[in-house]
Amino acid sequence: SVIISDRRTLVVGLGKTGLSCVRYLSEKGRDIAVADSRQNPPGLQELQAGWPDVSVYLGDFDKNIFAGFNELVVSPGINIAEPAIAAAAANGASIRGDIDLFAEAADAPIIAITGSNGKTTVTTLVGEMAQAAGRKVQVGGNIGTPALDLLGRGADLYVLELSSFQLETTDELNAEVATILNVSDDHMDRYPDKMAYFQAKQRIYRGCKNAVVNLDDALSTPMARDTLRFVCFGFNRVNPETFSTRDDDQGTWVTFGFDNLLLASELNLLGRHNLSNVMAALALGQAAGLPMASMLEAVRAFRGLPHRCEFVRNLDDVDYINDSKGTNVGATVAAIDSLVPEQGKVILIAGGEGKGADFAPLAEPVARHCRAVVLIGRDASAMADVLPEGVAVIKPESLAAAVTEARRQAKAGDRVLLSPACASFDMFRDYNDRGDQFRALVEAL
Ligand code: UMA
Ligand code: ADP
Repeated sequence: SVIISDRRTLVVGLGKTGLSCVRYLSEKGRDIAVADSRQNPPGLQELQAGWPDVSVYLGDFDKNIFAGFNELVVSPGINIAEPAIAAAAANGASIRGDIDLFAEAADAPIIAITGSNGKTTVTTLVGEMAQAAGRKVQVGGNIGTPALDLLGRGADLYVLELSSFQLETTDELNAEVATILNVSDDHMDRYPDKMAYFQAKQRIYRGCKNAVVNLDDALSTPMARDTLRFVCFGFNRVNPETFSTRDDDQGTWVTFGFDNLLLASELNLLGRHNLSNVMAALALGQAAGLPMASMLEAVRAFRGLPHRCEFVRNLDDVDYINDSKGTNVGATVAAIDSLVPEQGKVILIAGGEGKGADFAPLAEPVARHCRAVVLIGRDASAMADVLPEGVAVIKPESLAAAVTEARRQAKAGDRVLLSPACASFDMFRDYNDRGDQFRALVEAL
C-alpha cells in the first residue's frame, strides 16, 4: 500500500494561480508536486527555473498519481468534478483553492466581491477609494494578480474580486465585508444547473462580519444567518443604512440614509448599471470603515475601465461603444438597456462562445431598443434563433465585416454597441483582444 507522508500537497494547474500556490507553499516548506492536464502549461518554464526539485505531472490527470496526496490545491480553470479530483476527494483528500490558502494567511481585513457582472468595476473602484483614504490596499484575485501574491506587501486592507470557481474551493473566507453584486446566468458549461452556480457564489459570505446586499436582486442576500451586519444598496429605496437613489428637479442623486451624496451627472461612467456599481462600492467601503469624503473623491475621479461600456468615437452622429467585457447575457441586457440613445436606436454586435447560456433574455431588450443585430462567432445561429421578428439580423464572416455592416445599418442618433454576451475564445485571444480589434476597426472607419 502507498504510504502517505504527513502532508503532501498537489498543486493542480500551472497557470498564474498554480504558480502563486507553488511560490507560497514552497516558502512555507511544504512538500509539493504539480500537475497540469496540458503538455506545455504557461508556468512550466518559471517552475523549472525557480523550483527544479518539484515534480511535475503533465498530460491527462492520473487517478493513481492524485491518490498519493492528501491535499489538492486546484486552480479555478479546472473543474473539481474531474474524475481524478473527485476520486481523491472520495478517498479523503482535502480539495482547496488559492483563496482558501489566502484566507488562512491573510494579515489584514478582506473586502470580497463576487457577482455575475460588475465585479472588476466595483473591485477597482473600492481599491481607489481605499487609496484615496490613504490606506495600504492590495487589490487582486480574479481581476488579475493571484491573491497569494498580495501577501507580504505590508497591506492594511485587501480587496479581492472572486469568481464562482474560486469560491467553490474556499471554505471560510472570514471577510470583513463580502458581497454578491448580482446573479444572472454565466458559466453554464461548468455547472450542472443554476442552483450550483448560485450556491458557489453564496460561499463568499461564510464567516463574514458585514454583508453588502443588493436590494434589487434577491439572490444577493446571504442564505445563512452568520452575518453580523448588513449594508444595503438599491435604486429608489431611501432608508437608513442604505445607499440608494432619489430623483428631484436637479436630477438623480446617490443617497446614503436620508442624505444626498452626489448627482449621477457628476459620474464619468455610462449606463444605469454603473450607478448600481457606484452604490455597491460605497456600501462596501462604508462597511469597511472608509471615510465618506475620500470615497466620494474616488467616485468623482473614476473614469471606468476599458472594454466596459467604453465610448470609442462619434462618427456621422453615431456613437460607437466597446463593451467587449459583456461576456454573458446579463451583461449585454444591462448594456442595451442603459445605453439606449435619446433619439435613436442600438445596433448590437454580439456573438461568440456562449458557454451553454440561454440567450432568450436578449429577445425583449433587442425588440424594444435595437434597429439591427450583427452576429459573429460560433454561437451566432443559436443567438439568432431567439431574436424577435422585425429586427434585422445579419451574420457576417468577421468582426471587420460586422463593423462595416453596423455602420451601414446605423442612422443619425443611433449607437453601435459591441456587447457580445459571449466569451471570445472562438475568434480572439481574449476579450481585451476582441475589444482592441473593435476599437481599431472603428477608429479606421
Ligand atoms: N487549464 C487546463 N488544464 C489545467 C489547468 C488549466 O486546461 O491543468 C486551462 C483552464 O481550463 C483554463 C486555462 O487553462 O482555460 C486557465 O486556467 P487556470 O486555472 O490556470 O487560470 P489562471 O491562469 O490561474 O487564472 C486564474 C483565473 N482564470 C480562470 O478562472 C479561468 C483568472 O481569471 C484570474 O485572473 C487568475 O486566476 C488570478 O486569480 C480570468 C477569467 O477568465 C480573468 N476568469 C473567469 C471570468 O472572469 O469569467 C472566471
Ligand atoms: P465582471 O468583472 O463581473 O465581468 P465588469 O466590471 O468587468 O464585471 O463588467 C463586465 C460587463 O458587465 C460590462 O461590460 C457591462 O456590460 C456589464 N455590467 C457591469 N456592471 C453591471 C451590473 N451592475 N449589472 C449588470 N451588468 C453589468
